[in-house]
Amino acid sequence: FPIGVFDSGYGGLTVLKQLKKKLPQYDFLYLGDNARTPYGSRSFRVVYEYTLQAVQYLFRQNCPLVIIACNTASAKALRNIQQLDLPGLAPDRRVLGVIRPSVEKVSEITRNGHVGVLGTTGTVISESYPIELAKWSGGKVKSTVQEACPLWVPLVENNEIDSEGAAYFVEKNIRNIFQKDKDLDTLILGCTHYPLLLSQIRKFVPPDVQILEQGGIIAEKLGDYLNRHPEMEKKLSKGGNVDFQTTESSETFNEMAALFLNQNVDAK
Ligand code: DGN
Repeated sequence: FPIGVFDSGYGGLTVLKQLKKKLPQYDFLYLGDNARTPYGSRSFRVVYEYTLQAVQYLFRQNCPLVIIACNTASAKALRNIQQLDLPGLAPDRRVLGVIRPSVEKVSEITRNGHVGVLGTTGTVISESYPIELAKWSGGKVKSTVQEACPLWVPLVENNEIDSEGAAYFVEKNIRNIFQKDKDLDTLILGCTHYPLLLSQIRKFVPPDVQILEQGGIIAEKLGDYLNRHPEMEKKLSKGGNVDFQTTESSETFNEMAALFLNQNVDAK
């Protein structure tokens, strides 16, 4: 059975790209809720309901394991979904998100414990990163500041990645976060789209500051998880196939997927 990868739209393709690279033997089923994206500015209740519907759908498609690749959905819905005991959420199914693995990685690499989180308004308001960093970093993270970057997702989705407009907004948000804490040594790109803006982000971040992209981290931590859970690993099919599904038009999805993945896809 395939590993389900869910995102509010295209962004999770940055995570899928790394999953395919680091764990190429597995089959994946990617679901983008493009009809209802963006999730970044939606309420807790709405993000929870949409995410739960997607997870249940992927369970019905026989995915024993679902990765919620979207930070906003991980921040606002994952905990509640993991605690549910619905008939569709059988005990042998698992749902994992992107925040906990990112937090573990930050704790491993920060030198001075000053961490910055860049994300959507929803992720920032949820306070998930500061809460989880305080809880799981074993005291290594001393301070967390956040910056909502609501214009970055539309810049990426309109293919304005290299434009002067993108540079303007990236610089503004990076300046803001360093004003909140000038000693930051680690920055988390806490949104699926932001790796596509990495070359812009690097221009405005001091070279000694570490910038964390999530895709590679999620893939590494998923590999560790499967090593620790052989009963789950055995259920996964190993054909190296990826299926794509979207709740919106497949033509638009296929065009955008080419930008995110550098490959042609044929979404249902
Ligand atoms: N995938 C979302 C995230 O990682 O927060 C960004 C897109 C959105 O729904 N705003």
